Order: sequence, then structure tokens, then C-alpha cells
Amino acid sequence: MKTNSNTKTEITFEDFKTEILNDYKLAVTSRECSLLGRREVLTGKAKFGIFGDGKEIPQIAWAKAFENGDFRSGYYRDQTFMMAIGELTIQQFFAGLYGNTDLKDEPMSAGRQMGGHFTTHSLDENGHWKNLTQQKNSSADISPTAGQMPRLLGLAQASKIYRNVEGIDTTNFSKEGNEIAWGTIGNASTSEGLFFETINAAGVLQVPMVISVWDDEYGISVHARHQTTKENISEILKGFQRDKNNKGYEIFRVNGWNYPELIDTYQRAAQVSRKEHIPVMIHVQELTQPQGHSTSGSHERYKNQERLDWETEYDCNTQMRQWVIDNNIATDDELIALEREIKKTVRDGKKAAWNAFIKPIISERSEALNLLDKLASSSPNGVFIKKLKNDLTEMEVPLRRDILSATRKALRYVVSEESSEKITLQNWINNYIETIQPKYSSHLHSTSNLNAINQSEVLPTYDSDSQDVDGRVVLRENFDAIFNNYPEALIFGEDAGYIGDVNQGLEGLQEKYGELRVSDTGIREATIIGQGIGMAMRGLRPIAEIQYLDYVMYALQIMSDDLATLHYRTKGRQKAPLIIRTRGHRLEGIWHSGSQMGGILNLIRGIHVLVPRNMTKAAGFYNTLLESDEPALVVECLNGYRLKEKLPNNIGEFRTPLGIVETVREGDDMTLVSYGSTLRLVEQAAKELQVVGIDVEIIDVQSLLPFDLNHDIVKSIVKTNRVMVIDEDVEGGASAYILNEVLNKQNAFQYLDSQPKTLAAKSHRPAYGTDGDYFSKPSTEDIFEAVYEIMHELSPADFPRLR
Ligand SMILES: Cc1ncc(C[n+]2csc(CCOP(=O)(O)OP(=O)(O)O)c2C)c(N)n1
Ligand SMILES: [Mg+2]
Repeated sequence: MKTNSNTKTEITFEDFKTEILNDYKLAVTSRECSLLGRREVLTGKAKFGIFGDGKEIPQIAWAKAFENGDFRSGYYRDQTFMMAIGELTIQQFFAGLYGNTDLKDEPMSAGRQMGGHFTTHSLDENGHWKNLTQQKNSSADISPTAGQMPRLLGLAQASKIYRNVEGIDTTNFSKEGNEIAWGTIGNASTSEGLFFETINAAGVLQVPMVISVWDDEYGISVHARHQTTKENISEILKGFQRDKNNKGYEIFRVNGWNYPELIDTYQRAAQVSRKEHIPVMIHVQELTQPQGHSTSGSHERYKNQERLDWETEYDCNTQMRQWVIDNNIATDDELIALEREIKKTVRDGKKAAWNAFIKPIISERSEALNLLDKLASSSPNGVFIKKLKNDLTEMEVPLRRDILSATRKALRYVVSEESSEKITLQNWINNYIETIQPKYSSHLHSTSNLNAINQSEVLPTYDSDSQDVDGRVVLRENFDAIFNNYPEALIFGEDAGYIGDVNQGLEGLQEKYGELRVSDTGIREATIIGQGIGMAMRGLRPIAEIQYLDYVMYALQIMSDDLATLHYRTKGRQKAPLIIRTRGHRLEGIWHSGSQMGGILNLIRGIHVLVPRNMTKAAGFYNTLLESDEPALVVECLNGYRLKEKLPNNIGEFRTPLGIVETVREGDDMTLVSYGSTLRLVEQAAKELQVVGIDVEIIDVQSLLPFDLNHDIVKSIVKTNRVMVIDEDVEGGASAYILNEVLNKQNAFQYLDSQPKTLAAKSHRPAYGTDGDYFSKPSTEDIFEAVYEIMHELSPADFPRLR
């Protein structure tokens, strides 16, 4: 059940009729899915439903213009489009609604996302690229409104890169950059900053992006008068329209119930965008929501009768039906028969989806019931276990939670008994958790051989007369090697192009590699990241530069919601190995010296977080990451670009491994754990402590996510029996994260002779200037005294009180 996208060849009137009827069938099928879907939620078989009813016809028109290689970046209303391109069946629609965890049944997310969040598979089961030019592609949806916009920009930009940059292997990704990235967004979601940021950036970049606004005048209950100036998004975006003298957009307006006009509009939009690489906006007006926003409420609460009547009359399916009859394509009776047939087909698909969902769970329950029965017969507490068993038996729709809850509770009744039945149940529960848990938790990271932690270390090597150079020179030489070795690598950000970044780490590289590979961007952090996500999803190796760590905040939402979840939410069928480069720590003032690492660590699980202490380490991380297929954030030390480092002779080749700590100083009295810029202060404090007879060991974490995979920190604590974590985040931030890793995961508590400590910055933002830094963040004196204090408690005679 697909729409015919071949609108170019000559066809007979019979073929024409067949195609139109096929489209109508598709619209009715999709609607029937929405109607039945809502019922499934209201009767308790599914938890939540959000559907594409009222938006069917424009999506069919869109699908006719959508070609192999193209990408969609849309939202939860696009089920009809997914059906029309042949990527969503009725059964899969319901599998998504039920949350079937088998990717074969539910290819969108294996039950991880609620229904209505669509995906196609860019990767095979081994995590390797499929040929994206031979399939129709949909980037994986996310729920946050307008969150699809930043990535859309990158998906479109990739076509521009593939068309204009030479030397890239395009086999799996592009045919001369002819691919369009198609976006969809609800009218209300255009109020989001991400929408406007993306629209402006696409106009500047002139990329093949076609964005459709599905305008039903509402965003849940809130009418357009509260959302959009003049209540009309295409009206207010008129200034983006291109003209004779200025590049810009083509903007179309069309009513969403007008089938022939929609088809014509989408064909024209595709032509101009694909050929000329022009961004296009299609404002699809007069759409409806026959069932209201979602299953959480009813729209009768906020739409008046007049509006509801209008929605009934202008329902796009109803309008198309009338058009079909008026144009003698089919009679009312023929359509009635067709509609009846579709109802049955959808019911059958729904049933099949339900069976596929519930069957394995029923069989898992049977196993559990059997074991509970046996346990009950063998235990003096059998009557209680029987009750658990009976409750589980009677559940009409048992879930895995119910199975585990009953069996785990049963064990409590036999805790002091010994029986083979008990052992069998214990083993069964353990095995069950082991097999079922991954259905919900796997694929946060790459499972392919390109996983970043599989990339082994290559040490930097040096000529005997190697020069001391500014740290930024090591980086620049290394980026030069990267752009030389990887034609698909590119870097972009504020000031990253012409001047070669604010610290000259890219000096001269734009001249050498061109403006498309080493580029300046507007000040728009969220879409800088989105650009990177989209390009990485299409096989390029973008390095997105966020000028300072403090401004990662602007992009943190999209990093967290989109990039960090991508591999997980597609169960490994899409990836975006984007490298985010930034610099931070210890410059001057509230917004140039922040170190919000704890917040970042909590929000972007799924992205590696690397904090190299110098530029050689940083360069090594870039080299490692380019050999891997995972996203990462690299935070360079802002005050390290002018510090001298030796220039390695294997530039571009040495690799810093992920998740490996480095002991930078050996000592017996205490283990000091730190990272980034603070590490230099810790090293200085260590020298001063040595003078008073305190010999500390210093460990550079280097990689916060993943963290100390070999558990080397606890090995140090076994020797020193004391630990302190020092950083410049606020208390309870990254230092607490590190301490948790060391105490709870590495079980270091058993080796400690004194209280484990953290030394962090003050809770306020760092004040301006040298004194601002001194009174806001740990200084060498603070570190010295904190360590000394512990030694004083241990041995006041040897270490008398300082103050
Ligand atoms: C950032 C964010 N805020 C709020 C929500 C909750 N929410 C989901 S859909 C929606 C309304 C969207 O309306 P519109 O963009 O017009 O799309 P429609 O549902 O009407 O097609 C809201 C507020 C969300 N998902 N994300
Ligand atoms: Mg709306």
C-alpha cells in the first residue's frame, strides 16, 4: 500500500483513476488506523495515542514528490506519509501503539518510542550503513516540538556538501546532491525558537530543504491567535521570499483538503528545491483534527460548534471523496464498498499486531505460572504463593512487569526455605531479567566494531629535536591531517572559518580546504549542532564547534533530546557520529569560565564526554573519534592554547583512548582525581605538598563518559587509602559523579582510611578577573589546604594545624 510517485510518465485515464483511488484508499486506511488506534487506548490495550487524522491528503501529495535518497524530518502526524512511501504497514502502526519490543514487528523503535514517532533504517543489524540512495529515508522523530528542525538543516546541508565537495565517497549517501530534506511541523510549534533559527539558517545556507507546516489552527487547545503574529506563519515569513536581487525561500500556500492543488504544489516545490538547492516553505492551511489532539483529551472542550462543524465539512478525506465523485472517478456506492473493505483490513491488521505483541508475553507468563505452581506445592507458605499465581493468571493483559513482580515477590515467601523449586525460580528470574532487560536498555552506544572504546591507543611520538610549540599549533597541524585524511570531514562554527577559530586552532585551513569544509556559521548554537546531526546521519563526519563551553547550554536541549537518544531510540538503526568541539574553563567572568559539567553529564548519556588536559590529548581524541561511529563532546582547555607542548611527529595518527585514566604523578599518601584545566593546579599543589612531606598521586580522568573502564582509580586507592576529587564545577556536580563512580561502581569505600572528599567551586557563577577566579574556584592554596587538613586529622603531630 504505497502511493505511486511516478508522476512524470504519460498515463492513461484508467491508470489515472486507479492511482487516485489508490490514494483515496490510503487516506481511508490511515484514517481507520487513527480511529481504531484511539479506541485501543480508550479500552486500555495501549497507553497513549497521537495520530495523523486530518492530515492525510497533503501527505499523499508529498509522498509523490519524495524520491529515493530523500530524507524526512517530521513529527507525530506523519503516519499517512510513512504508509505512502511504503515504510509503515497497518500492523506496524498498531505494533507501535502497543509498544512491541521486537524490531521486526515494530521497526520504528522496537517499542521505545510512543506510536507516531517514525524512522527508517539507515543501518543494518551490524550497525553498518545501508545504501541510503536506494531507499526513502526518515530520520527518527522526537517528541519535543520543533526538535526536528535543527537536524533538518543538516540533512539538507549534506546534499550541498555532496554536490560541491570533491573526493568524498558518495556511494551510500548521495547522487550528486540531488536529495531533498523534507521537514514537517505543526503550526503551533513554529512558535519555537528552533523553528525560526532553522528557517533563517537554511535561507543563509541555501540548502535543499522543503518544510511543510501542517496548519490546523491549534496547538492542543491553544488557538493560532496566541501562537503566531497575524495568525499566519507564511504571511509573517514573506520577507524570506527570494527575489531578483536576493537569495531566499520559495513560499507556497495551499489548502490541505485540495488534492489536485496539493499534488501540483509539492511537484513544483520539489523541482525548484532539488535542482537549484533552494529552501522552500509550504504552508498547508485549513487542516483539521477529527479526533482532537491526542488520546489525553477531547477537543470539544476548546473548539466551538462552528469550528467543529467546519472541521467536519473540510475534513481532507471528505473533501477528496467528494472530488472523486464529482470527477466521475468512482461512485458513492463504489466508495462505500471500498471503505467497508478497508475497515476489515485495518481490523485484521490490528488483530495480527495484538497477537504478535501479546503472544510472547503470554508464553512467558505460562512459564512463570508453572514455576509458581511448583513452588507453592513445595512450600509451607504455598497459600500466599498461590494467591500471587492466581492474580497473575487472571490478568487479561499481563505485562512483563506483572510477571516479574509476582515471581520476585514469591521468593520472599521462601527466603528461609531450601528447595529445588526455589532454585529453579531464582534462576528463571535471573535469566528472564537478563534476556528482557536489553529490550528496554540496549543500544545506548554503538554495538558495531566501530564503537569508540574499541579504538586502541596510539601514543604520540617525537623526534629527538622536536620543537616546543603553542598548544594550538598541535591542534591545527592535527586538523590539517584530519581534513587531508578524511575527505568527508568538515568543521563549522562561529569564527571557525575565515579566522580559523578564536584561538587559531584552524588557522589557514579554510584557505586550504575551502569554505564548505571549514566554515563560519551564524550565532546559532542549536542549529550548529543540528547541522552536525543531520550531516552525520548522511555519512559525513562533521565537527560542530560551539565557541565556549558556557554556550553549549543553547544547544544542550538538542544534544540531549536528539543526538544522545538517536542510537538508543532506533535500537541501533540510525547513528550520528557527530563530534562537538568546544573550549572552556577558567577564562574570565560569569559566561566565559563556567564548568557546568555535572549538568552536561546528566543530560547527554549516549554522547561521550571528553576533557583532555592539553591539546595533544585533545588532538588524540579527535583522531580516535574519527575512527569510531559515535558522537562525542570534546572540551578543550581554554587557557591551554598558548601553553607549550612538544609537536609529535605522528600528527593525525596518535590516538587518545576513551575511558582510560592516566596517572600523571605517583605518590602514596592520597589519590587526587581531577581533569581539564584544574589538573594543572592540582599538579602545582602536589609539588608544594611534597615540600611539607605529603606525597600525593594524581589521576587525570580525561574521559568523563565513559569513565575509567579499567577501574584504575580504585587500584590507586588500594595503595593510598585516601581519595579527593577536585574540579571547578559546583558542589554535587561532576565531582559527585566521579565519587559515585569510584565509591559505588569501583567499591573503593572498603579501602578508605579517611572520609572521601570533593573539592569543587563555589555555588555561584565565577566572578570576573583573576581575583574572581581565585575566590570562586579551587586554587592551589585551596587544594593544598584541603589535602593538608586530611593529613592533619590523621597525624596532628606531623601536620600541625595551618590556620
Ligand atoms: C517542547 C515541547 N513543549 C510542549 C510539548 C507538548 N505538546 C505536544 S504537541 C503540542 C502542540 C503542538 O501543536 P502543533 O505544532 O500545532 O501540532 P499539531 O499537534 O496541532 O499537529 C504540545 C504543546 C512538547 N511535546 N514539546
Ligand atoms: Mg496544530
